[in-house]
Amino acid sequence: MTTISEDLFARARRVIPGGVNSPVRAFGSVGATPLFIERASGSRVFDIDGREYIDYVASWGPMILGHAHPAVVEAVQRAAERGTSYGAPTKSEVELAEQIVDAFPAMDEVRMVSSGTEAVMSAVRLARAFTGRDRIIKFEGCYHGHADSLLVTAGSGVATLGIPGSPGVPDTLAELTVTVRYNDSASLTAALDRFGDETAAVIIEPVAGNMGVIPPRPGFLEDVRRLTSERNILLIFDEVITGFRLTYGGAQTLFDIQPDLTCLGKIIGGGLPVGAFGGRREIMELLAPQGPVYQAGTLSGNPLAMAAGLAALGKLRDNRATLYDDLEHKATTLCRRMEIAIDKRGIPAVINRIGSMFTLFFASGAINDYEGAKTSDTERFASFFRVMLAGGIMIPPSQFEASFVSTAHSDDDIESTLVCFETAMETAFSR
Ligand code: HOZ
Repeated sequence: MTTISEDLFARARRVIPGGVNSPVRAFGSVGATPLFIERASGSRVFDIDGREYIDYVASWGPMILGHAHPAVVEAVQRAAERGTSYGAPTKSEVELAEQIVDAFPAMDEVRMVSSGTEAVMSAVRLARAFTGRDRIIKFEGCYHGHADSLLVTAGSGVATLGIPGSPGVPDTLAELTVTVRYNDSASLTAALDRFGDETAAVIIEPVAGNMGVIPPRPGFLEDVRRLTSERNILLIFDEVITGFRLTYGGAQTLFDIQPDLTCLGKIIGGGLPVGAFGGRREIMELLAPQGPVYQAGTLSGNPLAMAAGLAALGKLRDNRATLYDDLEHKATTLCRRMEIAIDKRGIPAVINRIGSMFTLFFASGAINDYEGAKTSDTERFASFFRVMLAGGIMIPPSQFEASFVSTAHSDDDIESTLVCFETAMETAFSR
């Protein structure tokens, strides 16, 4: 008998390309059918067939407080009662911008958009306008959304599907994107020696989250900052995943590095469709209507998203003295216990973790870059994934993604996850 999810997926495939509205949801690389989700609450998601899962996807990161946090739900309900979109300024946009600028010392000004992709696309345009140069440098395996210039050797769904670039991106544009190795300062230096005079910006996920989690080596981000400053190249931090997650103020606060521009995403909308980019005033003031660089959007600063963002970030701000330690404690407990199980079995698997984000790679040795991540046994991952899912544990359906712990995960959730983990590892390594 087919499940409701399977029926819906069959219907979806007739009217939606691939049956999904974002490729990473398709479960193709893990040999399963996507679950259609009916609702979510706290640490749990519930599918349309009535099954319950402990969720580590967290809508790909933003649910730091868990799903449907009462403060966020109430804020959205109240905002909706006042109208869902005006196409005109609101007080909530000012308040959220103030809170973001306050949290990120490198940002003097911030512009709201509707997604992380839009934030990055706009930041790159701004960097090109500010410097008068066209090239950008990105790191292999880092994913910055699906804007044309950034789909080169990208992570996330692009890595999962094994697509090196994307048809539809003109060669003349792709050629302006130079890729270098993450965690390899020499690789960046070599690219800058060759292209430095033509380069507008270096863009980086300060902690990579889209080739699986890969933290920066000590000194790497410092090198990136120094090398870009020396050549008057803008440094763009893509903190769509790390902003407000690693700590209040993001990776740049944790590592004490000041980028020139920062991109934020779904986290600042408490999971609603939002993005933002911000940075030094002299750069940001090039934006229309102040300056000549055009960027716009009817739904930018949407009142529902601003209300949700204010509620979510307000909780993070007010509880930051303990909240990030709590997240760290939960994630450490989970990952250490998984590592003990891995060591006991002597199997080729390694966990990369920083704060509340982690990836279990089915590979041996340290994973420090995209080349390393790609040595993972994705079939083994797929088998592991399917047993976890059958056991009621939802992790991202790809080896090249991050799992996230939220404040809503309980000790019992972690224990249940570990029980299922043992069975899933048993299955993955039984062949
Ligand atoms: N950045 C997310 C994946 N790591 C995007 C999710 C999506 O593409 O749907």
